[in-house]
Amino acid sequence: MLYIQNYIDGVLSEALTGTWLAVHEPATGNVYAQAPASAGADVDAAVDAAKRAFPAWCATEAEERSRLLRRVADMIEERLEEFAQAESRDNGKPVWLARMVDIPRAAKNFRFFATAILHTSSEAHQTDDIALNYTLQQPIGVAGCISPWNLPLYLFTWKIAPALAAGNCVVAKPSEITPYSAFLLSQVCIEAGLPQGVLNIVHGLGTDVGTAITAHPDIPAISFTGGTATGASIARTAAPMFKKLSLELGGKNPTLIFADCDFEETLVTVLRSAFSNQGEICLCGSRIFVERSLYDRFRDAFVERVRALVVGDPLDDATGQGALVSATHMEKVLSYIALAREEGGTVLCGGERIQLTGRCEDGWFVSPAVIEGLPFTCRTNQEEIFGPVVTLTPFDTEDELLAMANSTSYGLAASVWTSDLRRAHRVAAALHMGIVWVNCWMLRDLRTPFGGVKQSGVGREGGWEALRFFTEAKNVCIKL
Ligand code: TXE
Repeated sequence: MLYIQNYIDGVLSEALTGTWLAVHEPATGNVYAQAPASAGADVDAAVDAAKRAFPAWCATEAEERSRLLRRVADMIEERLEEFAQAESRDNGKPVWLARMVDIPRAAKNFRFFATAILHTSSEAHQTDDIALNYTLQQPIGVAGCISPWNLPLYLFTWKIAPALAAGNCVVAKPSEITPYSAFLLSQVCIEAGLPQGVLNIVHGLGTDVGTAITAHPDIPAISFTGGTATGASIARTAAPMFKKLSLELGGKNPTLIFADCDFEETLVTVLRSAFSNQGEICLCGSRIFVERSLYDRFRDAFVERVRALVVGDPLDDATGQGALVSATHMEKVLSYIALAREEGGTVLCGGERIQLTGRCEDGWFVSPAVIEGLPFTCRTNQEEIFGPVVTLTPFDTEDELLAMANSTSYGLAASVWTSDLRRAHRVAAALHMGIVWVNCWMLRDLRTPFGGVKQSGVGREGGWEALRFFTEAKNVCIKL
């Protein structure tokens, strides 16, 4: 049995409660590890450590902070296979996906912000010959970072890296469902020589550790990625404390396919957009709208490709789709497929629990589902399912399409498939989303603003946006 530990004040430790949380391997359904069931006292110890470390860390030259964070990135890459195996075992995703996407991106997150801080500039405003104003971007102190189970290390480091790079210390909480890669990160930070207390990782339940971080009076900023309901709960606590909030929440993303698209490229990429990471990415395209003249051809070709996706052991390179992250989540996804049928949908393929053989016979596997014939207003088309389930809907006019695409309470991401450039610009501008991809999906430049509108969140991550979130702007005005 693997015992995962907290990382507080530079050392690995058990929870002060002395109690543990079972950690499951989705592919087998078995408990393979124990994580600390930490609580408020552990968070207090982490915040105290971070406060002690902050004066020296924020005074550390950017070049040195950069060197240390690039060292962390290098060491993640040196241990890439170990991280990939851990991430796959914890989340259920295919190990090839963790190896190709999750872990390299975690290293990239550190390297990106480690180099960004070497190129920052700030503003100055001259008031005639009366005064000169200049803006200081100063670190906020101790940042709270809380992340989810779908892209564990990828999203965990997407918050931690800019916070540390900007000169803050961090108290971070990974999901209790996928704690393993955060534990490995703790080991890397110790080996890389990150000063004690600069980064503190506290494992535990959201209602114990997450709430303690959110409510702690000495944490002035919270960066959260997770469910919309949880985001609202965090906001209710943090708002009256006037904390800075970055909330990266759910999505119900539309894929808009016009008849003049590049058919094969669209088919291949939309398949990935629908089912990558078992559909457990907030950016996945779960509502697919196809221009009526292309609808039958696309539907038949798409269903054929979906049927060919191998649902299998995450350790097998041939696996296209691994296990869902938990039994609870699997039941949630299956309940939405039953709802789709009740709402009048036709399940064209998939949507069943898959019983594999061998070591995975008790794993949490669901075959990827494609559903047509539903109204765009039904619950299946309005609520986030966050699993391998997509709907197909034909459209006739651009106005009808935009009304359907913009009809949900979410507004995170969309992809648009057309060879008409003017239409691409027009439709992208009309979509109520934070991110629009045209003839691509999940093509990421880390300098770009990342986030959504409506119930998909508040604020933007990425690039200078992230560094601005983790600093406070101060205007200094000097009389000339
Ligand atoms: O997220 P939670 P879960 C969506 C998806 C999923 C739903 C719930 O629809 O089914 O959210 O997933 C911590 N105060 N997304 O349960 O509960 C928790 O311990 C402070 C979309 O994983 O939001 C974990 O570390 N923290 C999302 C983190 O918050 C709390 C990705 C996320 O957990 C807390 C994942 C509280 N009261 C799920 N309660 C995306 N946008 O990518 C929990 N936590």
